[in-house]
Amino acid sequence: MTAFTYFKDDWTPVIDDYLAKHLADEVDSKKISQIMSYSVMAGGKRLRPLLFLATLNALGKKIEEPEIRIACGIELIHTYSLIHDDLPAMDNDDYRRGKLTSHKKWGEAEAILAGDALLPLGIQWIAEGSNSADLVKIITQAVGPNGMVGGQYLDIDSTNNESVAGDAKFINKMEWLKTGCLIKASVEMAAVYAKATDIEQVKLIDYAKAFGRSYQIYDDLVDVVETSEEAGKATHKDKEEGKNNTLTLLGIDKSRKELKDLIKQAKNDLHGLNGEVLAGFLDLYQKVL
Ligand code: GRG
Repeated sequence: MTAFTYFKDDWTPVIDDYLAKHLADEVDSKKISQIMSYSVMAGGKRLRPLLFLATLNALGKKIEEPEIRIACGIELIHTYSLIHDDLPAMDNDDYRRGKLTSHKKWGEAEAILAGDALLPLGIQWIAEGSNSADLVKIITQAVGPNGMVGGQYLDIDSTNNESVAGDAKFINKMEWLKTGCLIKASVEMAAVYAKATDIEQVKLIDYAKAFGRSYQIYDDLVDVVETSEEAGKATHKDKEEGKNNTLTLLGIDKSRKELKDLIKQAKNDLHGLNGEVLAGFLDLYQKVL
């Protein structure tokens, strides 16, 4: 399992144990529980729950069981999005997190249902952990039609559409909705939950926005860097597949430059906060710079 080792209070094993135990205990059907767990426990980086916990840490909030339940709820929702993104009707991918995708392993109907089950269970855990309608509102807005689903729609609608290939505004919007909104929500939920001051909230949300954009660019770059290392040359898989993203828009060098600028900006946003752990997440990008 890939751990965020640069998160010095490494909560990854706590998150993993909680997810495994509670999916087993709280889902009545052993079969559905198994299908959900297969994807949830497949070795994700736990970035979004760790961001939630790191933000609480920056605000001096103690991390106990309710906070872990909220963090894990975010991961369930993220995993739902990956399962559905991989379906034949969407990206049609065979592998995810180094294993067969859910529909390849269990069947398409089963994968759809596993995703359908993870989304409300994630919201339930956030509601129960936080007892806060505000947090439920933040997460549901972030993953709904004006957030992740909206971004995914723009993505599938624009694949192979050459007229948007050079449209930076469109691509920024699509990537923001698809990836940035959930990352921002993970930080914002922690800020609201820990009752951050207005100034702290603004700084944290600015950090999260820069982080959200940087993560999408990193994710696209990592594919190119890893593929080029394997093949000994730079291949541009996204372009070949008709995808439109910052990498296909700017190319590798300018994407790297944009990523460096975003890192600077995100670090700047943390000034005046106890943001050492949050700044540490940006170290992840070193391998593509
Ligand atoms: C199906 C409604 C719906 C949305 C799908 C998440 C998503 C939206 C699409 C996945 C495609 C993609 C590459 C999106 C960018 C976001 C991203 C980098 C997802 C992968 O997240 P990581 O790197 O994955 O945190 P792990 O496996 O570590 O959790």
